[in-house]
Parts: sequence; structure tokens; C-alpha cells
Amino acid sequence: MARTAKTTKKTRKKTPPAVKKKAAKPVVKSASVKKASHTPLALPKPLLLKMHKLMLEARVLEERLIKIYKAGEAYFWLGGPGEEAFGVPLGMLANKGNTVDHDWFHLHYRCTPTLVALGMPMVDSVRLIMNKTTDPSTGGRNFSNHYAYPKWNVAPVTSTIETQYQSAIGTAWVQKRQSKKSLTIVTGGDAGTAEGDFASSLVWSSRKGKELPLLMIVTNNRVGISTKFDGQHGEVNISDRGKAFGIRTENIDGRDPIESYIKLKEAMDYIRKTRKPVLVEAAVSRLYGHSSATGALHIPEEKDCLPEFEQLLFKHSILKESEVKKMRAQLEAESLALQKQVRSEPVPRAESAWDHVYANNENADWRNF
Ligand SMILES: Cc1ncc(C[n+]2csc(CCOP(=O)(O)OP(=O)(O)O)c2C)c(N)n1
Ligand SMILES: [Mg+2]
Repeated sequence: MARTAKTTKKTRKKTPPAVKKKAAKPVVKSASVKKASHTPLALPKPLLLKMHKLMLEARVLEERLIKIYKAGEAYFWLGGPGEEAFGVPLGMLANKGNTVDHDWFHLHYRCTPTLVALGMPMVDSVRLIMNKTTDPSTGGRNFSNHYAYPKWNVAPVTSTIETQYQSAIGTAWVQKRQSKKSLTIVTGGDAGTAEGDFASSLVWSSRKGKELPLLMIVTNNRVGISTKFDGQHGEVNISDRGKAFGIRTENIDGRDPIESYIKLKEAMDYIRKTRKPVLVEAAVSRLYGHSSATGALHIPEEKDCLPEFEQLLFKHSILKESEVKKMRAQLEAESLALQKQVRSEPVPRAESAWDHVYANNENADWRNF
């Protein structure tokens, strides 16, 4: 005991105070982490207001979809309330269009905030969940959040989790060969990373000299339907897996729209410039559970990014509570009117069931097998 005390005393004497102070500080991971420690004004006011408006619109839309389901006017709901602070900046930062020089999207089924930020009108989403032929994504043949927009390079959202990480390699590979600036964005959940498709994406995007301009995003809500994150992952952060492949990684608090915007912009700028991949892990919330299969019930314990962001904007006199109330009331009225309008629109007929499938229906009709 005495010896230990003596050694400590001796060490203390020898260590210059400056070194001691530095060693006690937490390790700062990268320059981007430093930059992201922001004041609310780290982004200009018009941008903050735009971001808030889109987040609010995405939230009201998702709440309308849930109401439509609960009114018995849709068969199923699943979506992204709780992911607005991340999904909206993602859509805002993307370069949308339908050429190889525009970005490509292979999205998870919680992507409504990103589509709203890209410019999707609410009515499109209402038509999709109500299975109307007027739905531009699937003609009323898929369920909520399964969007497809060729005009913005948005590939069809798939119900099979994680397969999008495979198709993303294809568009990123074409962009690597034919574009100097565009990138491919792929998103998926935490549980889905157990699939081989996710591992393949890490391998194919990071081959030496053939790296791909791919932004791989894992939105981590720490649960897959009802299976908790803890107990499923040997790694601390899912993003750490990228390190073994020499892939740049980033962890983002996806419930903070300012941090999300800043860090996503850095990651996208890096990919556009270097033509190399980034693996981003974003912490998000699942505000209404997995889907209508689990009741689509609001979970008050989950952190909600929208009121938190609003409180910040009120505090800094960027927005008034009365303005938000008015905006919300307007959006709610608009979404209700859409529900009523879409109700009377046509549904797909049996005759069209085999349209838009492979090879003029050859091999596509199971009745011919
Ligand atoms: C290939 C495949 N396996 C299983 C399922 C069933 N399934 C649907 S969602 C889901 C959980 C996904 O969890 P996560 O990836 O964390 O995404 P989250 O829903 O939490 O956003 C599972 C297992 C599926 N749709 N596809
Ligand atoms: Mg999850």
C-alpha cells in the first residue's frame, strides 16, 4: 500500500500538468464530431425552418396513415414516425433526378420523411396505403411506405429486409464508372444488418481501387419487430463493422436534425469527392411500434425529435408555438381532406394483377408452373 502511494506521488510530481489534463479529456473521434457540437444557429434560419416544416408534414402524414388504417380503410401500416430528424435532412441533401449523375435511393420502409423532403405530395402516400390505382408507386398493389419514383431514382422499397443493400451495389457501380459526382444511398434497420446482404454490401463497396460511391445507412432503433438490439450484436456500434473494411464510419444522433444535417453533408461531400463509401449509423426512435401488426400504438417512452426541435426553435425565437399550432392544424385538415378524396378513387382490378411483372408474364404466373 505504502509503495503504491509513494509511486503515485512520484508519478504525479513528474507529470507536467498540461499532459495530465489532456489525458483526462474524452477522446474526440474525428473532426466532424467537433464540428457537430453546435448551437442551433449552426445552420441558417431559413434552413432550420424548412427542415421543421418538412418534419412536421412527414409526421402529420404518418399520423394520417395510422388513422386511415385504424378507420379500416387500409389493410396494413408501417412507417417512419420518429425518424423525421434524420430522414428529412437526408432527402434535402440529395441531388434528385433521373440520370446517372443524380443520386440513387434504395430505401427502408420507414422512409416517408425522406420522400416528403424530396417533394412527394401527401396524396401519393395516402393513395398507396389505401391501395388505389392512382398510387404512382405501385398502382395500389403494395402497402404503406413502399414507394417507387423513377423520376427521382428511387428504387422500389422492398418488403424483404436488407435486399436493398444488394441492389444498391449495382447503381453505385454504374455511378463509379459513369459519374464524377453522384452517389447511391441505401438505408436499413439495425436488425436487418444480421442478413448476408449487409455484409455483401461492405465487401463490394470497399474493394481496393474499386471502391463504390455508396452511402450505407443503418437506422438503429435498437429493435427488430420485438427482438431487442442487446443480445443480438457482439459489436458496440454497428458502424464499427465498416472499420474492418477500411470504410469511413460515422455515428449520428438521428433524433437531432441539426447534427444529422451537418454530419450527413460531410459524409456525402466525402463520397462525391473521393468516390469511396461511408457507413453511417443513426440513432432513431420508433414512435408507433413496428407496424399495425403490433397495434400502431404511440410509445410515450420513445424520444420524440419533433417537439424537442420545436422547443429549441421557440427558445431561440426562430419559431412561435402559435405558428406551429397553425401549421399543424392546416396540415391535418389537408390530410383529412385527402383521405376523403381518395376514398372514392378506383382500386386495382383482377385483370391487371399480372401487369408489370417479368417477361410478358412468362414464368410469372404461378398457375402455369
Ligand atoms: C428477409 C426478411 N426476413 C424477415 C422479414 C420479417 N421482418 C420484417 S421487418 C423485420 C425487422 C426489421 O428490423 P430492423 O432491421 O431493425 O428495422 P426496423 O423495422 O426496426 O426499422 C423483420 C425481421 C422480412 N421482411 N424479410
Ligand atoms: Mg430496428
